[in-house]
Amino acid sequence: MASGDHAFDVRAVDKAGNTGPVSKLTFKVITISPPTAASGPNPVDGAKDVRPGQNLNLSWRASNDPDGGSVKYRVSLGVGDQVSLNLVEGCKDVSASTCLVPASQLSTGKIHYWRVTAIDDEGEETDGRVWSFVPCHDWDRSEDVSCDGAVDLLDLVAIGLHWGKTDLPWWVRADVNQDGLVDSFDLALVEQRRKP
Ligand SMILES: [Ca+2]
Ligand SMILES: [Ca+2]
Repeated sequence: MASGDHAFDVRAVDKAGNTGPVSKLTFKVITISPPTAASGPNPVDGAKDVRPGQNLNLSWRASNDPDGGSVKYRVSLGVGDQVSLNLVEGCKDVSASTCLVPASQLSTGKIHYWRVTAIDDEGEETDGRVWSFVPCHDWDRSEDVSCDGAVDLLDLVAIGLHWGKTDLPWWVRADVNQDGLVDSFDLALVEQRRKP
Protein backbone atom coordinates (compact mmCIF):
# COMPACT_ATOMS: atom_id res chain seq x y z
CA MET A 1 0.00 0.00 0.00
CA ALA A 2 1.31 3.41 -0.92
CA SER A 3 2.42 5.95 1.67
CA GLY A 4 -0.01 8.68 2.59
CA ASP A 5 -3.68 9.04 3.54
CA HIS A 6 -6.22 6.38 2.65
CA ALA A 7 -9.98 6.48 3.19
CA PHE A 8 -12.78 3.97 2.89
CA ASP A 9 -16.47 3.75 3.66
CA VAL A 10 -17.99 1.34 6.15
CA ARG A 11 -21.68 0.48 6.44
CA ALA A 12 -23.22 -2.08 8.78
CA VAL A 13 -25.78 -4.55 7.42
CA ASP A 14 -27.89 -6.72 9.71
CA LYS A 15 -29.39 -10.18 9.02
CA ALA A 16 -32.61 -8.67 7.76
CA GLY A 17 -30.72 -6.60 5.22
CA ASN A 18 -31.17 -3.28 7.00
CA THR A 19 -28.27 -0.98 6.37
CA GLY A 20 -26.87 1.50 8.79
CA PRO A 21 -25.36 4.91 8.09
CA VAL A 22 -22.11 5.17 6.16
CA SER A 23 -19.07 5.89 8.23
CA LYS A 24 -15.96 7.25 6.64
CA LEU A 25 -12.73 5.86 7.99
CA THR A 26 -9.33 7.20 7.19
CA PHE A 27 -5.89 6.00 8.01
CA LYS A 28 -2.39 6.91 7.13
CA VAL A 29 0.28 4.59 5.81
CA ILE A 30 3.82 5.55 6.71
CA THR A 31 6.63 3.72 5.00
CA ILE A 32 9.68 3.31 7.19
CA SER A 33 12.91 2.74 5.35
CA PRO A 34 16.12 1.60 7.03
CA PRO A 35 19.19 3.81 6.68
CA THR A 36 21.76 3.15 3.99
CA ALA A 37 24.84 1.15 4.99
CA ALA A 38 27.96 2.97 6.12
CA SER A 39 30.68 3.05 3.46
CA GLY A 40 34.13 4.52 2.83
CA PRO A 41 35.98 3.04 5.81
CA ASN A 42 39.09 4.62 7.26
CA PRO A 43 41.41 2.78 7.62
CA VAL A 44 40.57 1.40 4.18
CA ASP A 45 39.40 -2.18 4.03
CA GLY A 46 42.41 -4.52 4.21
CA ALA A 47 44.81 -1.82 5.46
CA LYS A 48 48.14 -3.20 6.67
CA ASP A 49 49.71 0.01 7.85
CA VAL A 50 47.71 0.90 10.93
CA ARG A 51 50.11 2.21 13.53
CA PRO A 52 50.34 -0.28 16.39
CA GLY A 53 50.26 0.66 20.05
CA GLN A 54 48.13 3.74 19.58
CA ASN A 55 44.48 4.62 19.91
CA LEU A 56 42.84 4.24 16.55
CA ASN A 57 40.22 6.53 15.14
CA LEU A 58 37.82 4.60 12.93
CA SER A 59 35.71 6.65 10.56
CA TRP A 60 33.36 6.13 7.64
CA ARG A 61 31.14 7.95 5.23
CA ALA A 62 27.84 8.83 6.85
CA SER A 63 24.67 6.87 6.14
CA ASN A 64 21.44 8.38 4.86
CA ASP A 65 18.02 7.89 6.28
CA PRO A 66 15.60 7.95 3.31
CA ASP A 67 12.90 9.08 5.76
CA GLY A 68 14.88 12.23 6.47
CA GLY A 69 15.65 11.36 10.07
CA SER A 70 18.97 11.32 11.81
CA VAL A 71 21.27 8.31 11.93
CA LYS A 72 23.33 6.96 14.76
CA TYR A 73 25.93 4.25 14.69
CA ARG A 74 27.43 1.48 16.69
CA VAL A 75 30.74 -0.16 15.94
CA SER A 76 31.69 -3.78 16.56
CA LEU A 77 35.21 -5.15 16.48
CA GLY A 78 36.79 -8.60 16.53
CA VAL A 79 40.41 -9.76 16.50
CA GLY A 80 41.84 -12.89 14.90
CA ASP A 81 40.43 -15.71 12.78
CA GLN A 82 36.68 -16.17 12.54
CA VAL A 83 35.74 -14.30 15.64
CA SER A 84 32.51 -12.75 16.72
CA LEU A 85 32.34 -8.98 16.60
CA ASN A 86 31.77 -7.24 19.91
CA LEU A 87 30.52 -3.76 20.55
CA VAL A 88 33.33 -1.25 21.10
CA GLU A 89 32.82 0.52 24.38
CA GLY A 90 32.10 4.17 23.72
CA CYS A 91 31.03 3.44 20.13
CA LYS A 92 27.37 2.84 20.84
CA ASP A 93 24.78 5.31 19.57
CA VAL A 94 27.41 7.72 18.29
CA SER A 95 26.01 10.41 16.03
CA ALA A 96 29.28 11.38 14.35
CA SER A 97 30.62 8.89 11.81
CA THR A 98 33.73 8.25 13.83
CA CYS A 99 34.73 6.23 16.86
CA LEU A 100 37.90 5.89 18.91
CA VAL A 101 39.24 2.43 19.70
CA PRO A 102 41.69 2.41 22.61
CA ALA A 103 45.10 0.88 21.95
CA SER A 104 44.38 -1.71 24.63
CA GLN A 105 41.80 -3.31 22.32
CA LEU A 106 44.18 -3.64 19.37
CA SER A 107 46.61 -6.49 18.80
CA THR A 108 49.73 -5.81 16.79
CA GLY A 109 50.18 -8.10 13.77
CA LYS A 110 46.70 -9.58 14.02
CA ILE A 111 43.79 -9.05 11.73
CA HIS A 112 40.96 -6.92 13.06
CA TYR A 113 37.44 -7.03 11.69
CA TRP A 114 34.99 -4.24 12.23
CA ARG A 115 31.49 -3.35 11.23
CA VAL A 116 29.39 -0.24 11.47
CA THR A 117 25.67 -0.58 12.06
CA ALA A 118 23.55 2.43 11.12
CA ILE A 119 20.39 3.03 13.17
CA ASP A 120 17.70 5.55 12.30
CA ASP A 121 15.13 7.36 14.48
CA GLU A 122 12.64 4.53 14.10
CA GLY A 123 15.19 2.01 15.29
CA GLU A 124 15.64 0.46 11.86
CA GLU A 125 19.13 -0.96 11.52
CA THR A 126 21.44 -1.62 8.60
CA ASP A 127 24.67 -3.53 9.06
CA GLY A 128 27.58 -2.39 6.95
CA ARG A 129 30.05 -4.77 5.35
CA VAL A 130 32.72 -6.22 7.58
CA TRP A 131 36.04 -4.42 7.00
CA SER A 132 39.48 -5.40 8.16
CA PHE A 133 42.90 -3.99 9.02
CA VAL A 134 46.15 -5.15 10.58
CA PRO A 135 48.16 -2.97 12.96
CA CYS A 136 51.75 -3.32 11.77
CA HIS A 137 54.79 -1.21 12.50
CA ASP A 138 56.35 -1.64 9.06
CA TRP A 139 54.54 -4.03 6.77
CA ASP A 140 57.35 -4.02 4.19
CA ARG A 141 59.93 -5.27 6.64
CA SER A 142 59.11 -8.92 6.15
CA GLU A 143 61.47 -10.26 8.83
CA ASP A 144 59.46 -8.41 11.44
CA VAL A 145 56.88 -11.16 11.49
CA SER A 146 55.16 -9.86 14.62
CA CYS A 147 54.87 -6.32 13.20
CA ASP A 148 56.22 -4.74 16.38
CA GLY A 149 59.10 -2.83 14.81
CA ALA A 150 61.91 -5.14 15.92
CA VAL A 151 63.39 -8.29 14.43
CA ASP A 152 63.97 -10.41 17.46
CA LEU A 153 63.16 -13.60 19.29
CA LEU A 154 59.43 -12.89 19.12
CA ASP A 155 59.55 -13.25 15.37
CA LEU A 156 61.10 -16.69 15.64
CA VAL A 157 58.31 -17.59 18.03
CA ALA A 158 55.74 -16.21 15.59
CA ILE A 159 57.14 -18.46 12.86
CA GLY A 160 57.06 -21.42 15.22
CA LEU A 161 53.35 -20.87 15.81
CA HIS A 162 52.68 -21.42 12.12
CA TRP A 163 55.36 -24.02 11.50
CA GLY A 164 54.75 -26.27 8.48
CA LYS A 165 51.64 -24.41 7.38
CA THR A 166 50.94 -23.84 3.71
CA ASP A 167 47.59 -22.11 3.58
CA LEU A 168 48.05 -19.00 5.63
CA PRO A 169 45.70 -16.05 5.22
CA TRP A 170 47.17 -12.90 3.71
CA TRP A 171 47.72 -11.08 6.97
CA VAL A 172 49.85 -13.78 8.61
CA ARG A 173 53.51 -13.01 7.99
CA ALA A 174 55.17 -16.21 9.17
CA ASP A 175 55.96 -17.17 5.58
CA VAL A 176 58.75 -14.61 5.43
CA ASN A 177 60.10 -15.54 1.98
CA GLN A 178 56.56 -15.98 0.65
CA ASP A 179 57.18 -19.35 -0.95
CA GLY A 180 53.94 -20.77 0.42
CA LEU A 181 55.45 -22.78 3.25
CA VAL A 182 56.53 -21.86 6.75
CA ASP A 183 59.80 -23.68 7.32
CA SER A 184 63.48 -23.30 8.15
CA PHE A 185 64.10 -20.89 5.27
CA ASP A 186 61.83 -18.39 6.98
CA LEU A 187 63.58 -18.91 10.29
CA ALA A 188 66.96 -18.37 8.60
CA LEU A 189 65.87 -15.01 7.15
CA VAL A 190 64.80 -13.76 10.56
CA GLU A 191 67.98 -15.15 12.15
CA GLN A 192 70.11 -13.13 9.71
CA ARG A 193 68.46 -9.88 10.72
CA ARG A 194 67.79 -10.64 14.31
CA LYS A 195 69.13 -8.51 17.11
CA PRO A 196 69.97 -10.60 20.15
CA1 LIG B 1 59.04 -8.41 15.60
CA1 LIG C 1 58.51 -19.73 3.51
